[in-house]
Amino acid sequence: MTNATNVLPSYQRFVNGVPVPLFSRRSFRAKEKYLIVLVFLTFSAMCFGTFFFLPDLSSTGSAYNSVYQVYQKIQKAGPDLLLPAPPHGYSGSRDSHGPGGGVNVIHIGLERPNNAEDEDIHIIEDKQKLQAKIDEEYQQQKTLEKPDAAVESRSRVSSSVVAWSPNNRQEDIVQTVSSSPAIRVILPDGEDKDPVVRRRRDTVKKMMLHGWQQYVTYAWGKNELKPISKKEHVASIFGTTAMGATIVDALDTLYIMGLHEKFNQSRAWIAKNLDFDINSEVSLFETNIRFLGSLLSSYALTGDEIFKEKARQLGERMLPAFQTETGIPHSLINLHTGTSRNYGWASSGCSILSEIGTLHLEFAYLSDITGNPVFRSKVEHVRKVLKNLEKPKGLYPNYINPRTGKWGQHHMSLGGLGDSFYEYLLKAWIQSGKEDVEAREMYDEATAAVVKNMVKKSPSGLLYIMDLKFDRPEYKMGHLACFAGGMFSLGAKTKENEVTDKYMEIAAGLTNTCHESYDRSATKLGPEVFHFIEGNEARSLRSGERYYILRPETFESYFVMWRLTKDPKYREWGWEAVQALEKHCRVPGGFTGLLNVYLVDSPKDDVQQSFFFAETLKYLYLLFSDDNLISLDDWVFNSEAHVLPIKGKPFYRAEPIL
Ligand code: DMJ
Repeated sequence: MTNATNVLPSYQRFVNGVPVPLFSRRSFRAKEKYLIVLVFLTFSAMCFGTFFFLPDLSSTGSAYNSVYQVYQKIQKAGPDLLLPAPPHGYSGSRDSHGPGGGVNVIHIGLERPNNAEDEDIHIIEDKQKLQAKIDEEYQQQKTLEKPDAAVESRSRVSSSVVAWSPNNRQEDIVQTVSSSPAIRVILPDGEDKDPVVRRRRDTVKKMMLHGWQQYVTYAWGKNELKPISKKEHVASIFGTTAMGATIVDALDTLYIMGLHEKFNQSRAWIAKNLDFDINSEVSLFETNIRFLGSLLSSYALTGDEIFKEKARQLGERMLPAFQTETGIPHSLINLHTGTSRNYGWASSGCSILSEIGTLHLEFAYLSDITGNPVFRSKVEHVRKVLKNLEKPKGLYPNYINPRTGKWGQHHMSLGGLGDSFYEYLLKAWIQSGKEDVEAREMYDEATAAVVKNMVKKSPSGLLYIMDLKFDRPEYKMGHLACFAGGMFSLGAKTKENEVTDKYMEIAAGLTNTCHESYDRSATKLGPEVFHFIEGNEARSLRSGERYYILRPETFESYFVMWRLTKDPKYREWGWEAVQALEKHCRVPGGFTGLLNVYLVDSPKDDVQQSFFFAETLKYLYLLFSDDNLISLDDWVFNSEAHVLPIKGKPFYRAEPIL
């Protein structure tokens, strides 16, 4: 039998014909109800507060440790928990060891940029993004709480923050952080005395944070971000697998900018996810300069074994590319199978000069830190083959056949296909503490031939490096060749001799021309290729040459020229570039390249290149920094601007000194 009461849901009954929840039967008095609600609300507020206001848990080793370490941090932190942390480099937090208080103490906890207000506007644009950021950090924190075995054991062995004093080169322990996954060698802050320069540097740092945050939000773990579509960008140089190219490429820039929290989040991703056993074809050159270079740089900066281990794994997977008749490596390699080949378009199966010549710094350092000579022996052999070849007019053609060991087409360029081969001859010598004399001799001979045959003055007096196709000159210069101003000046200043002044003039002339190529566009950003036709110099001629893809080479030269000459115009030019990037390339989803620098409203390419973080922003940041931050006496920049230590200088082995 059924009646109205029986068919009611179990949580209801009728009182005076009105459905009433069952719990009302317990007849709580109003006061009791309020008390229960109050207790419940207090409890919720505590949970909420705990989630938002506890210090960073991200570097803890286990659930138990997390709680214990958080407790310790609260004990140590005191009012810092509630007050904003001092800005990076704030003088009040400087250790007294360095000259002029040049050594920072890292503030542990949530980072605050120099201008927290602006930062909040830029980074957390709305509540949704804030939530995404919180979720992201929460996930990363969980990852960090389960470090892999190697990292865990390292944390146990030693986990001190050590500071480096540029004055006496002594390592001093300034703070112990038992939860830190990486040994941190604290760099000098590098703040300039001039407040205008400091503000400019802050702008660059905020650009970094903006682009980075968008990548974290929309493409974390993918190779690159499409900042307009807000989704991953797939570039063939990285193969078909997501390898977190942006995470890896940005690593040392994050570190140099003092963004240690973000560095550690990246490091956690790398420890857990970066696996080079991928069954797809990648560019040997790009993998070397971006991945290997960055891992080595991070190892040198922090001494964290995880970076060395990943670098070793990658280096070993790259070795099969050298298994050719001559030992000249192929351009493409499948990191899983080890099969390698060259591009079909490259002069009848040839390898490319800039690619085979841009491995030396990384492979040499990898051998030194792993104790395995195989890496160095491979690149030394490549150099030997090149040295012994006869060179047309002393110049190096862009193509070489790895089967026969003979040159391919006699195309010569200091732009794409040639560029960083020359750079690495010079830098291998610098990296070796000037012991690798052969490299310097080859560099001197090669640049002398370039100066004689390829450096040219335009009708109006602009200096440039033209390309040569056999004996036919091409009166143009690629954006990629704009690194050469920096290279010529570095070469001239590191070995003073009878050509020093002449080469410094060439360096200044080339850098000026690259600046002109920027200045003569509507966006104040430079095109990919520019020609030197009378009446129309340092400008593109064809539509396919007008794009700008966030490239760094011109700023690289501004930076090196500034460091070596102290001519203030280089900082002014760098500032022009920052403003142009902000105006034309910044979009809500990050930074994008342009399709036509001659149009104020240029269509965008919708790619945030990983080298924008590795190089473009790093060079601009250092341009507005003091010379003691990444001193040219201690570091060389690889072709992707990853910093590698000079032999004999404090960072070379980067072993923790306690
Ligand atoms: C970078 O990946 C490196 O600088 C490389 O050597 C040349 N091109 C890009 C940036 O333009």
